[in-house]
Amino acid sequence: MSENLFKKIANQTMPRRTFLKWTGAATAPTMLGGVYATKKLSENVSAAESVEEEVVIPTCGTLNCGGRCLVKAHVKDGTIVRISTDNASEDSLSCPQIRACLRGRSYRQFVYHPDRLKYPMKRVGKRGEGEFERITWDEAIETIYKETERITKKYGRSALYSNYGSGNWGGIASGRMMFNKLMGMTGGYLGYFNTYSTAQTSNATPYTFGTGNTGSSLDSLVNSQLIILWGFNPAETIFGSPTNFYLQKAKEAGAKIYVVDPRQSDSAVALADEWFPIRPTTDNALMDAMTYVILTENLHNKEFLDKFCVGHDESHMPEGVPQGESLQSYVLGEKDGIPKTPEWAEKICGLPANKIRQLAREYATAKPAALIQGWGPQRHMNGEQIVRGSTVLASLTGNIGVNGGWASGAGYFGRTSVAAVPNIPNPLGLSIPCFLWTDAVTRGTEMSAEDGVKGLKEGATLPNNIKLIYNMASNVLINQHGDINKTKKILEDENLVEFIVVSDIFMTPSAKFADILLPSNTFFERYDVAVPWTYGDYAILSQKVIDNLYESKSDYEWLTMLAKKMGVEKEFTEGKTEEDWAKWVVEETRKQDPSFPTWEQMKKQGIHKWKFDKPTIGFEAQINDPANNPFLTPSGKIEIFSKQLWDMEKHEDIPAIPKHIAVNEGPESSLREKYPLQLIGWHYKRRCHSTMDNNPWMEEAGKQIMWMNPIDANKRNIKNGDLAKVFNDRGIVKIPVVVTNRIIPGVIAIPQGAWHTSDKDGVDIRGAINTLTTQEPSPLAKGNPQHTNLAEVEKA
Ligand SMILES: Nc1nc2c(c(=O)[nH]1)N[C@H]1C(S)=C(S)[C@@H](COP(=O)(O)OP(=O)(O)OC[C@H]3O[C@@H](n4cnc5c(=O)[nH]c(N)nc54)[C@H](O)[C@@H]3O)O[C@H]1N2
Ligand SMILES: Nc1nc2c(c(=O)[nH]1)N[C@H]1C(S)=C(S)[C@@H](COP(=O)(O)OP(=O)(O)OC[C@H]3O[C@@H](n4cnc5c(=O)[nH]c(N)nc54)[C@H](O)[C@@H]3O)O[C@H]1N2
Ligand code: SF4
Ligand SMILES: [Mo]
Repeated sequence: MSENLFKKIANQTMPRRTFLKWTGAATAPTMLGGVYATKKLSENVSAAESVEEEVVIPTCGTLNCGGRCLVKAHVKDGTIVRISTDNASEDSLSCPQIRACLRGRSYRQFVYHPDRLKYPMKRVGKRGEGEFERITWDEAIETIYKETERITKKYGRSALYSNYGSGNWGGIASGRMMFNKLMGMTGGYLGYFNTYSTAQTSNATPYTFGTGNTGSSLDSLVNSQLIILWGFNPAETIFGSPTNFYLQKAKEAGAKIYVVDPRQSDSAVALADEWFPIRPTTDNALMDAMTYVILTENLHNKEFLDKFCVGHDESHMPEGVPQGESLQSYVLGEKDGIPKTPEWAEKICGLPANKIRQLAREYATAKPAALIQGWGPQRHMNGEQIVRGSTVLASLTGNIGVNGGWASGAGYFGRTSVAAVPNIPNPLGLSIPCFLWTDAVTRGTEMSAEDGVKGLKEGATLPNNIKLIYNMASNVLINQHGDINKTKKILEDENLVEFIVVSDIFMTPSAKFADILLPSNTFFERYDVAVPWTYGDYAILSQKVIDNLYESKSDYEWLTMLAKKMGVEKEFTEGKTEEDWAKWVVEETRKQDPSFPTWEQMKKQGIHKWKFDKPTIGFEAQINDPANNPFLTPSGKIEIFSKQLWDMEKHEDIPAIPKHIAVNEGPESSLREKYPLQLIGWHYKRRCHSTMDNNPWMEEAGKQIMWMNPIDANKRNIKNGDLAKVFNDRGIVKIPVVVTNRIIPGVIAIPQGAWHTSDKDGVDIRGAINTLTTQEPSPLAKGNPQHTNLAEVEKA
């Protein structure tokens, strides 16, 4: 089959005969209408002459892209010829349209891409070289089975690991969930906790509130007077498909919107009244100074603090803590002699003192006000401080439990759900922070609770290093993890990890490191039930629209083959296909909530939207009726000062109140003499992480470029469009530069997710930011600080 034919199908409707030719005669189009649109050729050859009507099949993407949208596949003659989206007549606060983004509208370029992996392969060259040979599925499964058995016998079950991977964030039978089930029922594995998305947020927030689930429903924002999007860029990151709709509605209702970000993000351009630029990793200096202004100008909500909080002043401190450790003492400089004034903060964060005063005063006096923090600010070496800093500001101003206020970060909110497919616990009970998997490969047997390992006996270390990796729907094996050059070296050594299985849709940088490489199908080729990503009150049937292309299989399908080989197929599948599981989810959900549609209805309408007549407010019960609803912290209150953190006795890196901590690769670092520029990444509208990097329409929508301020560019004689060399001790990247005032001087930004591609000298020529990032984790969460980097730039 020629690549040209594939390109043609991605770009236009194809005549049926051509379609038959390029599918290699494995499948052909047939019955339509709510059911998938191809069927075995043998049943249907005679129908090949008929021209079928276009039918529209609703479905939903299951990538980890920030959204879950209604995607309507227009199918003709078994081929998706067009994508459209939600055009429901109602588009209201209680029932918004769930429309696809630009990537969603280019999904045909994804599913019909000529470069899709077409059959299973085994490695023939050195690991990482990317040399493969076609094999059968039987051989692939046999090899995976034998290697899993061999490594289990040689090292034990804790040598088996499935890497973090978000390419199938679907709800029912993703590889990531089904690995746990299969390995759980056959003896266990080394598990992981945390995500690459929210490690610092999810670990730090509970120290303040006793839970990480702090959000409110977004319809509450129409009651806000002021909304601060703090390193939050939903115009690009979506964060639940209707988020931008609600922000627009809030704006129409009169809310001011401010953005705090080193970049004038798309959200700053699209939504904001004002952009407050700030140096990366210095948010707490700004927050400390805002606290100083609020307290010294008596703008704080004293009643709220005294009733609900501990640690704000010396008379509300836990027992056993010496004098001078409260928030108030810290910002007034009672112990260190440094009052955290706006002038003090300006030197660190770069925002002028008068702007700091403005932000503090407006936030404290606009009632109510919502300070919503994205996850970019926490993907830093001191990210835990930034997370807790925003909880302090919300507490000082009494914006918690209030309609139109906001307690802390974006996310972790859901007031609707569907039934969950049952899984089984890991009998080993061992898990590592997901960002430390390369450490677990090289020094696993030295890793203990100090490294965040969970499930070990006191004083114990991991019994094994990782020796086998299943890397499914994940580019974390190379591209999305820190320090690509270091990871490559680790994986090239076959004495470390002895066997790697990768399943993907494309030959990604990670796929090149597979020993066995499996072709996955896409969500258009299987069933799932999708619920929104953080915000939104709906569920969508991710419906099979076409048959598996080539020899592709879902991770569930091939893990089922492996389960059979292991003698546990029946227990593993419980007799169900992915379609059966999707049906099960719909039926179980209906048992809890009879208003939920039937399977047949879901297949037709695709989406179910729940309606609410009022917003749900985070911590409303704790604030309205505290006697019966204490916060889930040890004190039962909002812990501005955390005694638990204090007792860790690491006050420099893990302070008990959030505060500015200078990081090794930040603006105050001596390393700036060598590498003067702070380098951050961002989540780019043209990709979902690394997915879609090879999508031609998305390449038109957004090239891989680096943002640089004219002051920094002029110093280096770099002009708009020039190719630049960006480097630090970890690697070198060549990338075209956009010279723009949308980023502050001293900071450069490369959108994360480009496919690492090295030339003969090991220089990355695609612009993969992780060539330059570190593998060192943040102190408390052991999370990925992938926005904390220093680098230098030269004209290439
Ligand atoms: N288009 C698109 N959308 C996505 C994704 C994608 O890949 N592409 N991925 C999804 C996933 S899995 C996730 S986890 C989320 C990620 O969502 P986020 O983590 O919120 O996204 P980022 O773009 O990393 O960061 C948001 C903003 O923080 C800014 N920022 C960086 N460092 C700092 C800092 O030190 N201080 C402040 N104040 N701001 C800072 C960045 O410039 C950026 O504009 O996005 C989701 N949505
Ligand atoms: N420098 C830097 N690095 C980052 C980030 C950052 O902000 N900066 N963000 C981090 C974050 S928040 C995240 S969530 C991670 C994301 O990192 P990953 O979880 O690796 O996400 P993707 O890069 O989208 O890779 C998913 C892969 O799954 C494949 N895929 C898609 N659908 C399927 C399927 O159905 N089955 C199978 N088997 N494969 C499929 C895709 O082709 C793609 O190669 O990256 C992290 N890395
Ligand atoms: S936000 Fe995600 S699910 Fe929605 S259309 Fe875009 S890529 Fe698809
Ligand atoms: Mo993420």
